[in-house]
Amino acid sequence: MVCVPSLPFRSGFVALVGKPNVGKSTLLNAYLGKKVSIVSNKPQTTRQRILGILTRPDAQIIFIDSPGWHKPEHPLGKYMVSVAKGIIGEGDVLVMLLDAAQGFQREDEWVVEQVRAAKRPALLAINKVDRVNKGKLLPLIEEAVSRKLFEEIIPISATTQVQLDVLLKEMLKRLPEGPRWYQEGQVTDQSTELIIREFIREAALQATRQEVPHAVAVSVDHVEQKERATVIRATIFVEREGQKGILIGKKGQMLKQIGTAARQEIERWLSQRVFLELWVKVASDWRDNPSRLRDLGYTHEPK
Ligand SMILES: Nc1nc2c(ncn2[C@@H]2O[C@H](COP(=O)(O)OP(=O)(O)O)[C@@H](O)[C@H]2O)c(=O)[nH]1
Ligand SMILES: [Mg+2]
Repeated sequence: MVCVPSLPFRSGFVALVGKPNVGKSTLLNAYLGKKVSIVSNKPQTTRQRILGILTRPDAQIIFIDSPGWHKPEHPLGKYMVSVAKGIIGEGDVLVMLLDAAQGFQREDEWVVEQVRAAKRPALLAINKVDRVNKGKLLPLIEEAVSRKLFEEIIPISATTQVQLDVLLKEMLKRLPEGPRWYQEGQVTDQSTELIIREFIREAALQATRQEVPHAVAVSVDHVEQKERATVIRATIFVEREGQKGILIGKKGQMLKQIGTAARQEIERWLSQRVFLELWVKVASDWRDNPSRLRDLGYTHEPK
């Protein structure tokens, strides 16, 4: 009989760090094969710390997604950056994402500084390589190597799923031995209500431009489980009357489009039919108002 020693089970936290829009949430969703963190082409889409849990026979990786590093202009922005900074101290492994087409810019340098100060194993994922040619990539890799900070530098594409397996292997190698912290079927720490809010916010973000996406917040006011469907009533908050007009659109067309997109995502998540009723309200300058921020869940208090 051949005795094969069983490999130890590994588990731990992988913090995904980087400035806004580099693809942190897209990467997390790609690993989970499911959308747990909303994505848009607008910066500052992610506003909170979100866990994504990947359970395999040999390991459990708990990804921490967060808002990107940026210069905050509002109390909301300050909260977001404090969340981003906080997760650096939580990761057993840090994965910094960089946009291949942009290279190291000022906001990336802030992230580099924080990663260096954290003194934890760090990997660099140069994302969006589907957008650049090799001629541009090689000098960027050399520049990254010269920083003597990253244990591995891996060009990836989160959307076309290039080299994600290579990056995952490098994360796994660096995780400590440990137990399965979360049950096998659990993919995120967010409540259903929070996921619903986020899907509605994502649909609103994707449909709007300029200042409007940043002024959007969502509250879920009512969730009712009927026999074969879930009935949801939610409110989209904006900061000005003009933004309200934009979100509702001509003859309510825009709100209808947002509602349909959000409903489809929520149905996918709940694997059930959903009836979604959306309202739009103005909450003047909610991003500057600490008690509004707390009401909307942008707080360090437990969810
Ligand atoms: N071309 C390309 N776009 C990407 C890739 N990864 C993410 N994106 C896009 O970049 C934008 C920002 O992504 P997101 O995950 O929200 O970034 P985050 O702010 O770092 O979480 C979205 O429009 C994504 O579709 C990639 O590998 N290639
Ligand atoms: Mg994000």
